[in-house]
Amino acid sequence: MDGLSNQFYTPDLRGFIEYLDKEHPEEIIRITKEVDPKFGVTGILHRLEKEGHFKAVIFENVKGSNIPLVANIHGSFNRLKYAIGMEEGTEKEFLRAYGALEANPIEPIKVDTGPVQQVVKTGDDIDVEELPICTYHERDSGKFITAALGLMRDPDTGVDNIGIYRHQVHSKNELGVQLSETADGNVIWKKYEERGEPTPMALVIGHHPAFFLGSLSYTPIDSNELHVAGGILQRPVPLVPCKKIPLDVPADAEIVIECMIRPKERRAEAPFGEFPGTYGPERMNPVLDILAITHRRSPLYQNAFVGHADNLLLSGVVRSTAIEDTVKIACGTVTGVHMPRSGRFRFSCYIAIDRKIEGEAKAAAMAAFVTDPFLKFAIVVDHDVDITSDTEVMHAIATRVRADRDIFMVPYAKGSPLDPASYDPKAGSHLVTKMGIDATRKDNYPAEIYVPGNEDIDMSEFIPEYDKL
Ligand SMILES: Cc1cc2nc3c(=O)[nH]c(=O)nc-3n(C[C@H](O)[C@H](O)[C@H](O)COP(=O)(O)O)c2cc1C
Ligand SMILES: [Mn+2]
Repeated sequence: MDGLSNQFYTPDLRGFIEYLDKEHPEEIIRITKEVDPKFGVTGILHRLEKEGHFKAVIFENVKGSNIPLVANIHGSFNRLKYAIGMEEGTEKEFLRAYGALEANPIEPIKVDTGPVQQVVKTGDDIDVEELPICTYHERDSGKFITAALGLMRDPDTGVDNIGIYRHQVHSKNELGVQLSETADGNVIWKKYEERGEPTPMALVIGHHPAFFLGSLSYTPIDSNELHVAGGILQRPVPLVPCKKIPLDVPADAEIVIECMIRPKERRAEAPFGEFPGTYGPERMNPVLDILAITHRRSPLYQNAFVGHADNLLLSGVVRSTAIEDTVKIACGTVTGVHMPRSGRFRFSCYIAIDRKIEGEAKAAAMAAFVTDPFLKFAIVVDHDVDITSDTEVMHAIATRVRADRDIFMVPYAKGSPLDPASYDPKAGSHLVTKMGIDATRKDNYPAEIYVPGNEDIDMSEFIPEYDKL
């Protein structure tokens, strides 16, 4: 890559917005009229998406709050490209560029002060409800923070870990959290809980989309996502010590909520409209005490519309780089991996291979399952099939699969607890059945039909109006 096209802007949320305003004003809309945080914000976002508009939206006047709300930043591929400094390119080129940055992490630097601590609120001054926190869908049990990057430190290794885990607001200084069984964050929280200790957790709100991409990269538990985020941002992330908890947070964020998860305590949280497009059930989830809220002088609050483009693209598509790396170890003839939108960028994966021997397609499918617990369908096709086309992949399944030999299942395996087809969706079970499909042409596959010379015919010689047909 030729360096960041947005390098003249600050590597934070407001810098990215300034960049969009100046270089791609068609990507952003501002709404100045007052909007209700309960169904009003999501009503507008839903209508925009339904009518084919995937712009970032700034709600400047959310009822009950003085803080503007930034939504849908990650809702289009173009903006993900711009985030890593690509002005042009296909989805595949974006993923290749993203993968190269992901493979070159950059260590953060420690700083003493930062904009995110221009205002510090502790004790009685804490009121999380000052933020424009939304109620999203009809049956949601309350208001949810949906784009806080939850930072925790592994107590065994000291390695920092980040993911988005949504939080129901219980009171002005208490939150819930959904730490799904698919997340490293779940493993780390349980380590503290088993020792009977509270878990320090910092909620980082509002940052550059490159920082989000890196933070949500699909990397092993012992790799530090702050380093990956530095790689995607193409510069070190400055970290400042928290005021009340033993963690360091990005100095360029807009808002940080410093929390401790109470050990052994649970409170009912959800239902909540989830990424598969269905409600996740009520669950007994941990409770967080807020010990401090720090923010910039005029902060921006950022959310994500779960179940919609913003949430689906973010942390969905980038999973294919990790899957491709593992699948290539299992099967050297892999030519591409694609997470289709039809699988909500999570559940299905199409893998193309230049098949040389029988059986290697199944090795590739098994490797994909090993990498990503969200995956339920791993479909392997020949390299001449366009894996970005659902139709072409379905055609390969329809014509090249002998179900008794080419399909295998892994019943009762770890998947997403929000999967509407899990064994007990009502209880939020994370147990699902996975299916691998070898849809490659097998030995003795009949020759495919072909008309010799058709490519060389000058059609206008025979049909003068051919261009206009
Ligand atoms: C908008 C958004 C909301 C998400 N909400 C949750 C959630 O509530 N719980 C969860 O476990 N994962 C959630 N995820 C997925 C995780 O953030 C993602 O899998 C992440 O990579 C987990 O990081 P970890 O494995 O390092 O913990 C969400 C992702 C996005 C983009
Ligand atoms: Mn992790």
